[in-house]
Amino acid sequence: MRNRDDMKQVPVIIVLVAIVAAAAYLMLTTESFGRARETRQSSNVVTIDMTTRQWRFDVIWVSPPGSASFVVNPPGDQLADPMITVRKGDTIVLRIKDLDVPHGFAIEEFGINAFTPPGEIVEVKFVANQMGHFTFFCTVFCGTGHPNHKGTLIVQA
Ligand SMILES: [Cu+2]
Repeated sequence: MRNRDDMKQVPVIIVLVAIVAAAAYLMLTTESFGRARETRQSSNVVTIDMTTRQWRFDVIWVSPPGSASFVVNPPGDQLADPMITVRKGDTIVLRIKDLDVPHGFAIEEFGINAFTPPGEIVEVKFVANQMGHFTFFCTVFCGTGHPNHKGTLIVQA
């Protein structure tokens, strides 16, 4: 009698496990949860979400908040150099989303040279182990504004 009752509960348990697994999967894969998780990381890993397009780079999000500072171009202003300031010693993870045509992303002093295909997010990771002003720039000829497709990374103490 007791065994029969136990067997009846098996399908219910399977359904409950499936629901918990589905909820866990959704939480782990949603962007908002990903950001919340990053803010709990140690402060020396800095994630910078940025976009690239004709003909500018824009910083969208820094995580943890305040771990890097940035100056945003005025909308429509394609000539101003965006500036990103990080602290020496921090590990910088740049997540660069290409919004239009093929571009590239390079910082010579840090040995970075990445291709950014349209519609994709390319991740670039490096340690900001030298102080100074460094130019980041597009490496793919992407139209008449290509020479202005650049910005400045500032690494300070
Ligand atoms: Cu470009």
